[in-house]
Parts: sequence; C-alpha cells; structure tokens
Amino acid sequence: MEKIYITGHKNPDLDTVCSAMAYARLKNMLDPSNEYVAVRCGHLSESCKNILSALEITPPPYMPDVYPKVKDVMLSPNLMLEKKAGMDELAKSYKDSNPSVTPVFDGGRFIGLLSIDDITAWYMNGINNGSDLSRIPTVGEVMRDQAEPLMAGELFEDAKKALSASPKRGLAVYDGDSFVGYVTRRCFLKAPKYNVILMDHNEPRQSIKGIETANITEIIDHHRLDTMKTSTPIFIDAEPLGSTCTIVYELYMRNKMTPDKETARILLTGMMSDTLILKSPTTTAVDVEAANALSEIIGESVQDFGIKIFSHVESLSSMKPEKAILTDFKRYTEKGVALGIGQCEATTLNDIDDYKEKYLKALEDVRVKNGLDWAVVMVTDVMKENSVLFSTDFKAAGNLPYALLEEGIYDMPGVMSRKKQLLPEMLFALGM
Ligand SMILES: [Mn+2]
Repeated sequence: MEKIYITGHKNPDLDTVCSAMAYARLKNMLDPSNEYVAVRCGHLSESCKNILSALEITPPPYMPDVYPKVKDVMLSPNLMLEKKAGMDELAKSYKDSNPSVTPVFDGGRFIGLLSIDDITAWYMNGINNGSDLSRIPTVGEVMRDQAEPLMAGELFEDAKKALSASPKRGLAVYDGDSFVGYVTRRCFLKAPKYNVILMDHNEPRQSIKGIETANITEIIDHHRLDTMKTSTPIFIDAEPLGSTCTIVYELYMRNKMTPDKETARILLTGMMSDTLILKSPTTTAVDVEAANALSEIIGESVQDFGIKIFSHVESLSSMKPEKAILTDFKRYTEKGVALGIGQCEATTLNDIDDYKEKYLKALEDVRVKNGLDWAVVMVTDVMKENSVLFSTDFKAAGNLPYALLEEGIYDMPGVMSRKKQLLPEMLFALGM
C-alpha cells in the first residue's frame, strides 16, 4: 500500500484545496490498494478559512515539502536487547541476520546502539590486555560511546552526509524526546520518492517544495501547461474549464460515481470561488452544467450557495492591505518589464473610499519589495460583476482603456478576469 499525496498550488485558494479533497475521495474509492491523502502546501487566507469553517469543511492538513526524510528510511528495532543481557542473546539472532547495529534498552528505555565495531573492539582489547575471553560479557559492557542522534524529520540528504562523515555504522533516530528507530548506512543507498498528484497547477515553481525530488503520478489542472519531465507515463487531465473542481466532477462522472452530499458541497465551493459564481469569463458551459448537477445534490440553488460563500469573504477595509494584495498576486516578466497583478474579491465597491489610500500606499511598498516596475491590484465586485484597478505610478498605465476615477484608480465595468481581460490590456498598454 503506497501513500499518494494530492496537493494544490502554493498560496492555496478554494479551488485548489477543494479539488484536492474531492479527488482524494474519488481515488480512494477507485483504488483502495493505495492511500490517497489530500494536503495543502501553503497557509489559507482568512477568507478561505472563514468560508470553509462556515461550511463545516475541514481543510486538508498542511505539508510543507515532499523532500525525503529520515523517518522514510529508518528501521524499527525487531529485538528488544537489554543492557544487562548477555551477548549470547544477541548471538542467537545473528544466525538469521547480521545487523551492523542493534538498539539497546535499559528497562525498556532506549540507551544506545551496539555496533559490530563495539564487539570487535571489546575482543581486541581483551586480547591485548590478556583478559579471559571465554567469559560471555553483557551487552552493556560491550557497547561504547554514542554519537549524536538524528531527528525523524531531518532531510534524507543531510542525514546521509552526517552518517557518512561519522565513524559510526548507524545512528539513533528521535522524534522530540522519544526514540523512534535507527538508521544504518544501507538505509541511504537510494533516496525514497514521495508520490504526488498535482491539482490545479502543473508548474514546478508553483508546487510544493521538493517536487523535483518526487514522483508525479498525475496532473489535474485548468492552467497553461509548463510542467516538468516525468520518468514514467502519467495520467494528465488538463482542460480549459472554469475550475479544477469541474474537472474532478467530470472524473466522477466518467468513473460512474456520484459525489455524495458533502463532496458535492466541497466541489461546488471551489467552483463558485474560481468562477466568481459562474460569472467570470473563464466559465464554460461544462462548468454551468456541473454546477447545476451539484446544486441538485445538495438541494440549494447555485446562486444562493455562491452568495453564501462570498458573504464570508473578509472586507478589504478590515484586512491588512499588504496581506490582502499578496493573497492572490501573480508576477509576470514581459519584454523586460516586471509586472505584478493582484486580485481581491469583494461583495461591494461602495466602501472603496474607506481604504483606497492605504491600499495605494501598500501597493507601492509591494512593488518596491518585489523589484517590480509596475504593480496593480484589481478589486472585483463578484455581485455586480465590476472591478476597480489600483495602480502604482507607471507611464504605460495611461494607455489602459479604463476611465481614471482619481489618481491611481481606474474603473473597469464588467471586467472580472485577470488572465483573460486585464493581463492582455496591460501588455497592450506596454506596446506589446
Ligand atoms: Mn483553479
């Protein structure tokens, strides 16, 4: 039984976490011989947390990276060898295996590793000193000084270096204060690989840390393809739909499975969020059909469910401006111009006067800190399908086809999509 982690992108949004959760449920039903675990590789925004908790959906656990660790290769003791036992106890198990080290306990408490070097040294010293070698010594007499132990969460590569630099044949492994196992040199012959399914992204730099060391088994996504090479054939489902949750719903259908009520709520949450209640221009007929089918399962209209989700979005006036801008912030470099485009969702634009000054100031700070030439943030009213754009002082901003409301702020009626509407206009404004 192998473990396969299903992760969305960094700066997780609702589509990323919800598609991972719903897909893990499907995969566990389709393939019970393996264990599929949904995880998230970043922290959730306050709005995401609020929405998930209002819907009583538990988000996937946080997993910072997929680098192989000491715990993935360590051995557990198969013999409880006590310090006061005679060496004949150990000799018995030598018939079947000849371990290079054996953990030693004192009243059940781990005290160290006994290595074959200890045994050799004990006999060699005995010969040198003219001791009586026909006497069988205790384990405690033979075991020598111990080296610094490793921690279970330490990286495989670091531990491999530590052990090869050490004169010891093995090292104990601890998790906090407790002994959990041990490693020998043989444990480090080959680095284990984590199995990972990428959801809602495919570019390595948007992925969980250490993805370059992992084994990617599938990609389910609705973004442009800019992924890495794989060593084996893999399943890829990349479709230009409004949300990855729609693709997951399609996969339920293709496998003749119907999502249960809770899974339907999870899928519809990601779908509503990524398509801005099916109003974003990224929305397709397939998304609409899937949303209707899911709304039937949960017995709530798409519109009501969508509004419920966005009613939990934190208002921009109460958020820290820099944090709000960076929650969903994408960088692009086009013809040597470094751009940064953030997008925030709101349920009204009537309160802009309350926060416009601090957001413009924070946006300039974000621009400077990130070495950008031009930074903007679009605030989208998901109810009325309008946006306003905050922009730092940049010459090409004057070429944008939007009406200037006041310095640094533009009106964008009907604009909802960063990638389909705003980005092309910004590139055009730059003369590209
Ligand atoms: Mn998405």
